[in-house]
Amino acid sequence: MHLDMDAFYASVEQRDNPEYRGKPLVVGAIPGKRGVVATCSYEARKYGVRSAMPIFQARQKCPQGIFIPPRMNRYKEVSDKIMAILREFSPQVEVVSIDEAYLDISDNKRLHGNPEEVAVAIKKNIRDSIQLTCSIGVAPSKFLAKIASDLNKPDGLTIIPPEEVHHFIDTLPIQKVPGVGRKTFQQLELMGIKALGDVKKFPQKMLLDRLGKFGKRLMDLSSGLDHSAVTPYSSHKSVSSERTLSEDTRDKKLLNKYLLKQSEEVARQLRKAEVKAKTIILKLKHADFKSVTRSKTTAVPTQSSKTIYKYAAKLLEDYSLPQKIRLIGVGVSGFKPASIPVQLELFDRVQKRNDNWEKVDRTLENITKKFGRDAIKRATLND
Ligand code: DCP
Ligand code: MG
Repeated sequence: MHLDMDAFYASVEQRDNPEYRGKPLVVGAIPGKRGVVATCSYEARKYGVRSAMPIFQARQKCPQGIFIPPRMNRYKEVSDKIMAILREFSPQVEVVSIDEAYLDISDNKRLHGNPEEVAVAIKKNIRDSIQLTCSIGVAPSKFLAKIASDLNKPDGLTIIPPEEVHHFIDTLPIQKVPGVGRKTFQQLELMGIKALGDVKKFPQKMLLDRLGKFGKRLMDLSSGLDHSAVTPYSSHKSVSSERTLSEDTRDKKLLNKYLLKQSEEVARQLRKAEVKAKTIILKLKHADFKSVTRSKTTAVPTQSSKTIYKYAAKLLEDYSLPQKIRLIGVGVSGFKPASIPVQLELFDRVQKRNDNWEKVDRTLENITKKFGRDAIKRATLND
């Protein structure tokens, strides 16, 4: 399922200020500055006002419009409430932007009924408790759900059942596919591709030559292939911890100490987000400000500070340190939901050891939460 709020900032403003209701409202004007439209109410859209349009142009198109500056804190507050409602329906909620999220609802038939019933219940819940409308798309894959949510805006609900997927793809205008911008659209048009289904008529090599990686993606999508999972992790695609040192150094022992601390911080953030990471990244900035990164992808996604540290330290060990270092950091990327068991490794001893260390991490975190940061530390950080 993909959910997207309708005219989000503008709807919040119309809800909070009854005098704006039913009127063309444009959010984005910052007094005294030339800005662009963040969004506008559906009443203003009738005049051709659109997101990202310069304000002066919006004023030309819609002189009777009400122009107001955005209140980001307010929208964030409302967004948090919406996402909390979604989490009541499924633990698998991937927040993509302030007004948009994917939900995996394949497992909640028992609790909330079939997909249509779930969608109707979510819309009702958001309307009753937040007084806002949203549009929902339900489909067997994320990419189709996203397209579906946009088809009947505002207050829409579009369901693409599995048996209709192929027909839907065959007739879907290619410019509706996420990632097809104006330039790609022109290129595809020249090839005679109007609908996503048309992509299937072209040989793989030709698509790859003309569109590179995106050609492959389009090919997959045109045959309904999209295995991307709903990842319950919001906003960032990576998590990191870094620090500029008080003095430039080449002392690997000292650098390792920072790495351990940073690995703990990164692991903490992963636990908070309920994800594990596959790639560990070491970041270094040299005395002359030149940055380098080194990374390693693990076979098994991890949340363990010890594993993250082990990889980061190895990356540092293998690095020649041509200069003194002024900044060091650890990052991770390639997230997987923490709740998905790693089947192959289930009985593997290494995995067991990692799990145990993840338990240690959680225990340490609970102790420091209760008794303060200095209550307990790893032995190797004490000297
Ligand atoms: N936004 C922005 N600048 C843009 C696009 C969007 O600041 N160029 C902000 C304002 C929107 C919010 O993000 O309210 C959500 O973006 P959407 O694309 O979902 O647009 P809306 O929710 O406003 O309208 P729609 O009903 O088309 O989803
Ligand atoms: Mg929206």
